[in-house]
Amino acid sequence: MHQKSKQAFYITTPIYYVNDIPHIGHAYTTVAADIAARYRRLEGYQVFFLTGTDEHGQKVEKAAQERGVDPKSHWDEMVKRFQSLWKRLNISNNDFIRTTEPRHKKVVQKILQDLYDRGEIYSDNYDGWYCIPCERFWTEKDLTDGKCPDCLRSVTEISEKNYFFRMSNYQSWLIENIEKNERFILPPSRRNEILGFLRSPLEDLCISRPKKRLSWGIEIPFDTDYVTYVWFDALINYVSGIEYGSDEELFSTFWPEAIHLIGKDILTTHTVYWPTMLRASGLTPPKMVFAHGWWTVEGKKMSKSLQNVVEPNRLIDTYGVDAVRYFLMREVPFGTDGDFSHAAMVHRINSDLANDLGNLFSRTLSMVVRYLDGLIPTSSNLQEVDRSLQELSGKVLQQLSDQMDDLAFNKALSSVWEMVNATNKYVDETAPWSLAKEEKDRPRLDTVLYQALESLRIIALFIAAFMPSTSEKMWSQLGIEENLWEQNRIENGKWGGLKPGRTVTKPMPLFPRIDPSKISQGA
Ligand code: ME8
Repeated sequence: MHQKSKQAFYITTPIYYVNDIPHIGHAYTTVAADIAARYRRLEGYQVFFLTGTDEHGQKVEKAAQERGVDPKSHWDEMVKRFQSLWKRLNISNNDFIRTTEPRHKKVVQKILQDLYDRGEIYSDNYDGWYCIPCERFWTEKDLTDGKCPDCLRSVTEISEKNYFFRMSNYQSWLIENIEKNERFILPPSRRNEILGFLRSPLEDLCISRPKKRLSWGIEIPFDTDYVTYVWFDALINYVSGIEYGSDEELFSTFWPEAIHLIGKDILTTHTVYWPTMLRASGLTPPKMVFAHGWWTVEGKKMSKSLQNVVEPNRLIDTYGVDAVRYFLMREVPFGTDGDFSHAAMVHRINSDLANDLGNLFSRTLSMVVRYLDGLIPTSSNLQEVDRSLQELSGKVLQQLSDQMDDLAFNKALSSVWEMVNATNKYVDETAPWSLAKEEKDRPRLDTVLYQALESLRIIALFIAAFMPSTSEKMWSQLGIEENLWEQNRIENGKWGGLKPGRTVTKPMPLFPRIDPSKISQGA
């Protein structure tokens, strides 16, 4: 029988430059994408989650030159650092694309050749200013006091032949596309920023760099004296990563669903260059580009010179992977800037994780072990207090759908914590320890402990995408035999799924409390 195909979900992170070791900013986007991907898998979607590395361009070439090494072999080492961090962070990407891979080069060259053949790319002499760190051309009037308007560093005057993509032809199409799709660029402040930018005439995009200036790139197929501008090359990863031009089925399943998560620093490339490149190539724009904010560290911009770059591996060593994932998503709304501090991190762990969730879990399981020999009881004769816990759980199930559609991760977590807090209150109010004293109260004790356990099962399912290993621990200690990752958040998120008669185990602490005085600022 022909099975109805599942709904598809395609999510990407930026591909990170390999000239730098991964920091908290890279981890942030990648963890967010992972949560969205895991969440959709738990809703039964067919998911493709892509991340990778950006290995061409001047920044990368310069970094290799400074180290006196051949770029490719050096970057192999750096790529491993990203890949091993993603493993430690429990990132569930389906593929990892490197722009130095033949499968990517092939697609870049195919798109370039096709655009050239159809007159979408032309050659012209370029006279102007160039910012090496930003890899961008500027006209005289763009400059700020003679410096790059973006990074305020010195620019170099150049005059050379280059190739240009007729991006300006697509300005009115782009404006219309942004205006009619309210969710194409999110959050709305970023959409307004781009609409504002598009009020000035859009220029054509220089997409080549002469090899004499930069050799580390993908050769332009119709002029071998040139390599491809790094952004034109890098953006194409989003289609080469799903085998555009070679696996039609994979590509056509996922491309129309593409959601790009990016930092606010790379908004123009993703919402102006990329959709117009796609349009000119006869492809639809991505479904959504979501730009998140930036992290500062203890109130300061993160930078190598300030030596305050937050290294995710050290955070995991100190706090544990799930606490790091939780903090990043809970502390600030996705889309807004945030500040990382060890004090805030310790506070979140001690209050939300160790105190609220961890204590609830361990005290509930301990009571089931102590009073019921670990056996999951049945519930009967529900009272108002039981029903309101159940109703809250149903409400959170619904709320999560909208919140996760909007990538409002912090709201989703605070909804789940409403349940955590309500369950703590439920346990306090129903006081199972008093019910355990009298045999006549046994049916009520069974009901109360069943309700508390069932709430914890649903909480474990709801936080699975955010804190996968914590959920797995909760799941197995709750005595549930079904595979957590084969659950459906909606179906199995309904009240009553916990099977009586199975046995819970003696609880192991989920999150040890952290003594704030033991955490040094440099941790
Ligand atoms: O831009 N806070 O790569 P990149 C939050 N290769 N996020 C931050 C951050 C901070 N302080 N610092 C960096 C590139 N990021 C290109 C992308 S995509 C086709 C090519 C995150 O290594 C944020 O997601 O400089 C930003 O967009 C990304 O790191 C840039 O990483």
